[in-house]
Amino acid sequence: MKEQGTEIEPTVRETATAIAEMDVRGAATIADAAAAALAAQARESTAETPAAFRRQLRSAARELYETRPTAVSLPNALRYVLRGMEGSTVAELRSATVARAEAFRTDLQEAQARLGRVGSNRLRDGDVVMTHCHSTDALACVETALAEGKEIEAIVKETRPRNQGHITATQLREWDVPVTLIVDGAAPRFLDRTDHVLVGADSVAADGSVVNKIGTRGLAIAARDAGVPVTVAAGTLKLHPDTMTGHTVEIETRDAAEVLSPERRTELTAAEGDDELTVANPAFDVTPPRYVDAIVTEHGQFPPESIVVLMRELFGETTAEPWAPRVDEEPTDTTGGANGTGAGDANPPNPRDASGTETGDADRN
Ligand code: RI2
Repeated sequence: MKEQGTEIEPTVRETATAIAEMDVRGAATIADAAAAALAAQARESTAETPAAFRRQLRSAARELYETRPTAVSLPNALRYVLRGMEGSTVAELRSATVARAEAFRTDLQEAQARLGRVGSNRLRDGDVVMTHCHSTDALACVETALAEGKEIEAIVKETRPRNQGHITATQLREWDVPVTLIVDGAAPRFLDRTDHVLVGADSVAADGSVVNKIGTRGLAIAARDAGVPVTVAAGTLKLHPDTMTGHTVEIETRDAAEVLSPERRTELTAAEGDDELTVANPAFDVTPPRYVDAIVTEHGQFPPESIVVLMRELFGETTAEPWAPRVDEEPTDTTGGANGTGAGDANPPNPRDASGTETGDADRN
């Protein structure tokens, strides 16, 4: 059933729920799913006018955007697809939007393969990598290294609270990589037999700060102390355009039950409804650039302090909410929907061609 008024297709709502509940997760995977959902919206839309079609696509984008706040790949993907919503009839708009979404998804895959080749150059035969959480960009580097005949071993942090390190362990074992799974607190002990810390990113700020799964910052500091290089594998889709103008990155806080189940809470506290035991569950942290040795993208590897050069090259002058109408777009009707207010349009942050301005800083959390 479509919701009255917004006419958002069920596929979009299903995708939004899957992202919010982390059935679909990982910055690149979220971007891919969001692009696919916009394509579905375009295909299934029953809009009778171009204005109604555009309004529906923007409403769908907003629905998807509001699921999780930290991974910039999501708004970057939405903005890219909406930027391709061109045409003067519904049929033209539909086919242009679907084609744009499909191109985005293909480019994303190709970009990750290129990134893997860049990252693999940092790995030598016999290296031991330590991973945190589950990152398809980081794993692309390992996959390429294996394809090139290098033997790689992995020390995999389980990554509380959701134990997403288990996903990494499963993937690495499928590739026949020897895996040692450790609890997060054991990482410093294992750094003395680690050649590289290899992690992904949800967002990269213009100053080279890396926003990634909670625990990355502590790992990077411990790695610096142990003299182990830290590599961040992050396609350009993870570059956060707003940080170029000083905006911070919002850190998602997730449900306390991920850390402490209601049943266990009751066991821990004598009093019924004791609210003096507080659980804090920030999902991400910010690693300052001084603890990062290289950011690996599909365009090459960069010292974190120079990532702003790439951002300036890739991004345009301004950014806007993904659903903001483009400045050159004909006015749409103003009734309902999620029309933006005509703010400036960002160039599309796509792995192949993206969009930018001045340095900013990520939230230090
Ligand atoms: P790829 C994940 O976030 C992890 O923090 C991971 O490092 C990052 O996305 C990037 O993943 P979450 O969605 O894009 O699990 O490299 O909270 O796959």
